[in-house]
Amino acid sequence: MDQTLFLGVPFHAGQGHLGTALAPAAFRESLPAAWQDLGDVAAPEFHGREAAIHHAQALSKKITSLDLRKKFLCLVGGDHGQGLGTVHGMLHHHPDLIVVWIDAHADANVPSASPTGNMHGMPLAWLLGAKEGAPWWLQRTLSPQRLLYIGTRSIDPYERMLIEELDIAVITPEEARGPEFENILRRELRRMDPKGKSPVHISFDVDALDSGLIQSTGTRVENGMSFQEVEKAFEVIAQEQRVVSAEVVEINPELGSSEETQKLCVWARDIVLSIIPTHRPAFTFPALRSAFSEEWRRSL
Ligand SMILES: [Mn+2]
Repeated sequence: MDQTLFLGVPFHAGQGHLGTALAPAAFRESLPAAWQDLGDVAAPEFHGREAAIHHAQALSKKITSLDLRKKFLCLVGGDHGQGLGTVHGMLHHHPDLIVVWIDAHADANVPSASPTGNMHGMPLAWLLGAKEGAPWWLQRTLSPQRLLYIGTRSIDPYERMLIEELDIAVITPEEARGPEFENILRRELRRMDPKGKSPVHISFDVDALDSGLIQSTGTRVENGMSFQEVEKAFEVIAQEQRVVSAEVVEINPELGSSEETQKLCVWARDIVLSIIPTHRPAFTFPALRSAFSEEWRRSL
């Protein structure tokens, strides 16, 4: 990759907290100087599910318009409803895209099945082809065989049915804690892409982390992943050297202290930095990680 592009997505219409829209600005405080900042995809001035879908459309259009050849795209949200626009936009560039969704939730409800009605719990249902409530502008779908969940533990009945019927892979937090995590993850990546050629997008919802670790996110769930387990997931995926984009979502600076938000943003920046394919071998990762994030992680 010759360059990293940064896109802020002040997306909040997918759930009830306005604060997620503040995360791109918080993240920019520690933006690497070498990254090209493309600014924000502005939010519409109305609220609710239609606003979220409208914002996702604008994001998809923005991504579609970019020249991404030899470029890595980093997006910071925003709530996870933006994933609808991100994945739809990335599928324009890479029809064979693999999506790794690191998240406490499955985000695959349709409106009538959703316990909350919040759009940030729906993007994957529509991307996988569910018709109910789907945006009119959706042109591309994601094959269920090209989706992998990691850290997912809050799964509603409709989502459970979808995951089982479509045979979508889920690596649970228990598996992420276990000694076989690396092997399981490698096996799933290989199963999705036997030839090892497909580009990968990582969609990281910080609520994949255990509820006891951070305050600054809106829908915390217990029995989640540790910082180290998330880093391990990124490290193993990065070894494939085919990650083309990553997004970090659901950081809400209004719910945690400013110090925690800052540390979380720096940590998120470092794990994204660690996965950007370079011409160097993948084993540079541990050095990079220790240089940037050990100290922050210890103090979190
Ligand atoms: Mn999510």
